[in-house]
Amino acid sequence: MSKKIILSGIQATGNLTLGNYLGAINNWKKMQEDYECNYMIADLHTLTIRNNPENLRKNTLNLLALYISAGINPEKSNIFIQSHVAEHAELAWILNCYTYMGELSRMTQFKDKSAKHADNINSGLFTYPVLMAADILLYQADLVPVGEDQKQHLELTRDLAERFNSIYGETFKVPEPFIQGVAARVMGLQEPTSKMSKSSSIPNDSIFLNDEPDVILKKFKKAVTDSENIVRFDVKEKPGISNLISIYSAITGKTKQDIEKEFEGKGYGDFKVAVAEAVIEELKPMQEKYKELKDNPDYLEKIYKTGAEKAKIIANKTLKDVYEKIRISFIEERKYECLQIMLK
Ligand code: ATP
Ligand code: LTN
Repeated sequence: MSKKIILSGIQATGNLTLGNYLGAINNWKKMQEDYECNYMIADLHTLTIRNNPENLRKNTLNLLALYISAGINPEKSNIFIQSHVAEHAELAWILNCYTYMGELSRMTQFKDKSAKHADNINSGLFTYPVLMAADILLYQADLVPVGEDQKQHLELTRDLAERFNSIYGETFKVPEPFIQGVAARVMGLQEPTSKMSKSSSIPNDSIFLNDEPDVILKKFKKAVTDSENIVRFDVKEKPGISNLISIYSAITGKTKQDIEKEFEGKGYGDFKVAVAEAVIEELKPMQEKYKELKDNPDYLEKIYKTGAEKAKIIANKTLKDVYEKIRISFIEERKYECLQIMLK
């Protein structure tokens, strides 16, 4: 039996957080044995927010180095950069014509990001989920491992696939979100009622994957808790401590009950240090490998070129089918014709 197909991606917006790691990459790593995995760097999505072009290039390569350092093995998984496979933008345009304004207006990420970037509410930000749907549908993905916050985008992707299939016949596989683990929504350390985010401007709210051990320890020590001083899981009454319990549980594999028992009679001080130490240990091998890889552009280039070639074969097949279904002549043939004329 053939393996199920996975596709996922992360925007190249900067340093990744512990939320990105526990909600996404750590699950990706575990899935490599049992699934056919495609992991993408979403550089086109990044354009929806203003970025310095040089930073975007740097962030893209750094993210690639980080995927590999975190255990995504290019021998097992296909790793590529979204913009290298032009089919993503092409399919996104087509899907845009099958997406309603009302559907996009309901997306909470659009509402959040437009509030955060009120001076730049561009139409790319609005149609962001359609490009994401194209990313997924091109690869006929069965499962999409993401954090809790992406669930709504996945629902739209499913609706678009079903809509297109019902008009033109079976074209896209309808994917399922794969949201897993006790840390599918890691919260901020300073604001434990909002998700930890790479672009948070609150100091000490996010743990970054490249934070030094002393910085990690300091951030956990400063984490907002409550005055009860009892390590007990209760998201409503104790969001700060509950978030720390989830992080500790995701890393050590211990259950919440085990953790409550382990810290019975001990205060928050001891618990915070234990969580920080677990995180430091977990991130250590990745940080070491990252330092090595980040300064090896030749190796990274080899990976993303091979990745794009492999991705293009799959994406092209789906796009060809879509063009045939909507009766637009297949663009790839036109491209090759132009190339032959130029070479003559
Ligand atoms: P930004 O702050 O730029 O919006 P982000 O930190 O929200 O970025 P994304 O690039 O949007 O990160 O997300 C990449 C992946 O990480 C997605 O699968 C997303 O669901 C997951 N993710 C992001 N933040 C968290 C979090 N706090 N907890 C769990 N998963 C998360
Ligand atoms: N929107 C996602 C990043 C992303 C993605 C994808 C995730 C872009 N394309 C395809 C899964 C599948 C986010 O995490 N903000």
